[in-house]
Amino acid sequence: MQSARLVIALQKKGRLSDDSISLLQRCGLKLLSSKSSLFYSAQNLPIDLLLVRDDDIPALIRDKVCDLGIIGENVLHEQENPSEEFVFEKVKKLGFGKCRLSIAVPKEVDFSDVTSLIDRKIATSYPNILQKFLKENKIEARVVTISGSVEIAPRLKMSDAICDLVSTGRTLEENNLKEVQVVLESQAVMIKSRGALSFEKNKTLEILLRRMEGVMQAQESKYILFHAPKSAIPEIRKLLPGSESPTIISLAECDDKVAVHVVSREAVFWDTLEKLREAGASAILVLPVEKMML
Ligand code: PRT
Ligand code: ZN
Repeated sequence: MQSARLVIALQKKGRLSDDSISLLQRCGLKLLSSKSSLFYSAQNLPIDLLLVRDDDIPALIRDKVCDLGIIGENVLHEQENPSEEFVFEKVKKLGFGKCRLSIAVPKEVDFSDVTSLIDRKIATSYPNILQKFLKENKIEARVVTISGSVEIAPRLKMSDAICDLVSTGRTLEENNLKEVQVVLESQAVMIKSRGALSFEKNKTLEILLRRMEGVMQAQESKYILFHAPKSAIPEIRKLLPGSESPTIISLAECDDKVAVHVVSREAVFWDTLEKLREAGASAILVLPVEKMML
């Protein structure tokens, strides 16, 4: 009989590792803390984790070694084979590992639009995504596939342009390159195979997804408390960012003032607090929200 435990593949060592493990831990999974092993077993939910190289995750799901995986959309799209008719399904975007796959050229090169790439050589580790982009834009160009340090290709005269991942832009800057065209926006996603999971595994996945949603909502939310004159409440409500109906509580021995409690689903900036204060709010507290279930 097949195991009823849900197996999730994660990147063993790299940019997505810590955030993937931390998200699962915040969803309540009790894992052994050592990272040296290839395998984690959650002690309080039927979930096992397999730690591997990110590039191996799609194949492990395709071969049914794992049910789910967490990878960058860039890796997923590079490995997706259109003839296989969507083997993978994006179950959830996870909000970390954000970057973009972009075309960059040496700073001194004139670049007006994508037609500037016609007949040019572009070096990349993402030949499939790049070829698809060029085809969609009807650009004939040469794609040179290299596996690492793509940013040095123009200096070595291996290419006229590059197509690589960018997050802060520092690597491009250090190599005298400028970003001229975004090809793909990417973040970490949880993926699964299109086929249905067993009843038990599906139940575990539903629990996990609900908790992930709660963790992600809580991460962005703040609990705001303050005192305010009753008469200022209509104006104050307009100032509260992304919030639902506030709870208004009367204060002991104080007829004209109330306490206001509200959950904001957005970041709360200093200028919002200053505006609240100008509108009459005082004793303002902004607290992080740890968990949320709607
Ligand atoms: O060993 P394994 O194969 O598992 O790891 P890996 O080396 O393939 O991947 P890793 O850990 O470098 O990245 C994993 C995933 O993180 C990627 O597939 C992306 O989805 C995501 N990610 C987010 C990034 C970046 N940001 C990023 N900045 N991956 C790579 N980079 C590199 C980029 O290639 C370039 O060299 O960082 C450099 C640019 O960064 P900036 O900040 O200078 O612009
Ligand atoms: Zn990799």
